[in-house]
Amino acid sequence: MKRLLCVICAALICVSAMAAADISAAVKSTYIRGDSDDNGKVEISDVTLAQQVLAGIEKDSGGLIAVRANVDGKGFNIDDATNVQRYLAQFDNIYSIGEKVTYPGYDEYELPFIPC
Ligand SMILES: [Ca+2]
Ligand SMILES: [Ca+2]
Repeated sequence: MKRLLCVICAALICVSAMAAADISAAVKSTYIRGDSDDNGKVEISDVTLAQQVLAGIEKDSGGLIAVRANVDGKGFNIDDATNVQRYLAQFDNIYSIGEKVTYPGYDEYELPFIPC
């Protein structure tokens, strides 16, 4: 009986660790400033996506596109798209576009991977 309990407990611990690992993989705490589509690169398609969201053509149901596109932190508007275009044209980068930043409400570290 003790052996069975030990096996069940070990299985539960393993399943819990796997669930924690899945959560850490699923929840992303950082993004690249200006990377509206969250593909890891700031490109002209990010400007297009930001403009589409602003125009109501594309939905931003979670509000994360607006967070990633809001490069100046003053609210999401057309100036953000313009600033990303200026960055892509190598005019200036006063808002640190292309740098890794943490989503609001997250700590600066990601959850550790816990192998089973
Ligand atoms: Ca992108
Ligand atoms: Ca803004």
